[in-house]
Amino acid sequence: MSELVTRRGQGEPRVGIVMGSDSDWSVMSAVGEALDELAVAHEVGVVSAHRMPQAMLDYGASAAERGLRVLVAGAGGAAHLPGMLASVTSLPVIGVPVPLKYLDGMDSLLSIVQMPAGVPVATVSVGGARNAGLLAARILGAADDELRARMDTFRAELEATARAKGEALQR
Ligand code: RP5
Repeated sequence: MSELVTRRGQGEPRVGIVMGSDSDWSVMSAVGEALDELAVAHEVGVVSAHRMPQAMLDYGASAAERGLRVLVAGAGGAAHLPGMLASVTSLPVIGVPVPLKYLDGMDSLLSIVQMPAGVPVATVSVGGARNAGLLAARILGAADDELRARMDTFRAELEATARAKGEALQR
């Protein structure tokens, strides 16, 4: 599996970021950027549900034993990658609908969000890769006090920025 992915950050990857094609990278790179900001080691790779189905199933089935704790999967169009990964792992899977040229990403969104009962995928908004990274960090932070503290700082900075923008409007 490791030949499919590149490791990023310090230590063993805890989040696996995968996408159906390298053409998804312009959207999906924001997942890793969010995790970098919160110092969460991760791995990144192309794992296509349709073009390399066996490798995709092997990646999902081996993810937990390789030390990963959350998967973030992005795909566009007939976006089956997040759901198929969720069907072969008990790890939490976050799906990112990648918008393509047609249909404004509605095809990607509906492909990912309409999962059958029993096989959940936490779906973010169309193109919502940054939130997918932040959600992965929150999931890990539930059992990691240091990471949760970094998330607390992140939220405090978010509030300070929003307040500063509001104050600027009042001047
Ligand atoms: C999906 O098909 C990929 O996730 C990508 O969003 C879309 C198009 O892939 P390419 O034809 O650009 O490789 O499986």
